[in-house]
Amino acid sequence: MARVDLTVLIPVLNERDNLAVLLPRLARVLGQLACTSEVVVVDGGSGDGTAETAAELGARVVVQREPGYGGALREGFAAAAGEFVLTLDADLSHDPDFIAKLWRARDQADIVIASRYAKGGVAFMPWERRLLSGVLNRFFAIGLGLPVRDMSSGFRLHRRAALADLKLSGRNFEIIEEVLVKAYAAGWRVLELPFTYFPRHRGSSHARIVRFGIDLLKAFGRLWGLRNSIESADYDERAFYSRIPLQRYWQRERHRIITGMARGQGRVLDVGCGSSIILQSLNDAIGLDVQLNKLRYMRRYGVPLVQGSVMALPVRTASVDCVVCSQVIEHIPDEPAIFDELTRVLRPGGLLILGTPDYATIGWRVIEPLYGLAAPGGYKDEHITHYTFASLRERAERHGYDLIDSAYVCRSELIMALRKRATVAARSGSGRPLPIAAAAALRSGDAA
Ligand SMILES: Nc1nc2c(ncn2[C@@H]2O[C@H](COP(=O)(O)OP(=O)(O)OP(=O)(O)O)[C@@H](O)[C@H]2O)c(=O)[nH]1
Ligand SMILES: [Mg+2]
Repeated sequence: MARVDLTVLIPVLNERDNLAVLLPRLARVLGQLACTSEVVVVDGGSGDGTAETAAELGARVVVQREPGYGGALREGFAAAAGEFVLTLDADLSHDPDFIAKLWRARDQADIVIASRYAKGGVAFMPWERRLLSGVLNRFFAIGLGLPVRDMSSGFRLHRRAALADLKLSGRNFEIIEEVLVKAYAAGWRVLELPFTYFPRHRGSSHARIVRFGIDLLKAFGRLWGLRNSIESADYDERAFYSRIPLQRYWQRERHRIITGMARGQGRVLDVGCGSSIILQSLNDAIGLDVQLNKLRYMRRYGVPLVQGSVMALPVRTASVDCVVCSQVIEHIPDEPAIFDELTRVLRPGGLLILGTPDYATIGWRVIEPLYGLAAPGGYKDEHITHYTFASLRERAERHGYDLIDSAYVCRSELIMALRKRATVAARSGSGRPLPIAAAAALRSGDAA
């Protein structure tokens, strides 16, 4: 089958007269884009000849099995062949000429929204609908921590890869918010282009305001759980900007200590970078994480990124000056491979900055159970290896490090700065011991 660049997906229910105007206009617009395209009309069982009109005008018609706009979108996504999938309403509220603008912006993001509420956007609609739509959008944006002004716009261009694993469940219009929130949580980039919305051209509305409100609130509850779990790609970044004073302070203290220790150390490898602002703050750093969604999210900071595990780092032996490994080792079993790998990639004389809760502190012993209660989806349940200052120091020294500095976040999360001895060869690498003079020269660059 020939490659399709763009699928235009139109959910329809009794929209014959509108389609008769829309589809010829759409064909003209698509003809002007330098791409291959298809038009898929998903019919929810119209009784007015909508499907026949769509087929006559050259669209591929998919007859929807599940009811509702949500079912239409899900089946449409499954049927779409294009690398990009554009959704729009059939009622001419969504001007097809705007598609060219969306298409031109396709490389700037993974989902591009025709946005009524971005600066420059306009919504011509009855005031009470405008008010309701505005309130719901702000509620979603603030409650779910998404920097998006128009989450309920059904006029969007999606990269199909961004839709692939979303596991959508919305039955009605709430699926529009669901797609956006889940894609954002999977680390995909979202962009809004200002757009002017007009009321429907012909026919009657399918929106049932009360029903829509209830569906939307239920969806909010489900999505809230996702947004506040570590599954969300931007979990660490959100914590840095948290409205909860302790969480915000904690993140910022960790950030201050680690960036202070790593500053001026040369090339840094941040192992288990997540979506932490630390990676952004280190100006010569490579981010490494096992989770693809976090790396996807971090693309916005323009930092080199690599997927990999701390057990087998995809990094050359003795190739970095500094390794940051914060909030990682408590999440994985206590295996010698961890220290061996961190040590292997670090050059002799390089700096290892290791952070983990200190289970010997009263602070952490009190805070962890409280944190577990306050944030059931958070990190607490995932802490499987418990270190203390003494146990970590002993391990580091055994692997050829000298402790040169240490600090605590709230007297409970320990951060150690460990200098790899210049005379000790990497355990599993090929590094030979450096002569003393060379080691001293390397040390003279220390910022600690
Ligand atoms: N396949 C399918 N399409 C639907 C269904 N409900 C609505 N649609 C289509 O989805 C698009 C948006 O629906 P609209 O009725 O315009 O909803 P709205 O824009 O919120 O409200 P108005 O513009 O005021 O009517 C239109 O193209 C409808 O034909 C459905 O159950 N199945
Ligand atoms: Mg409409």
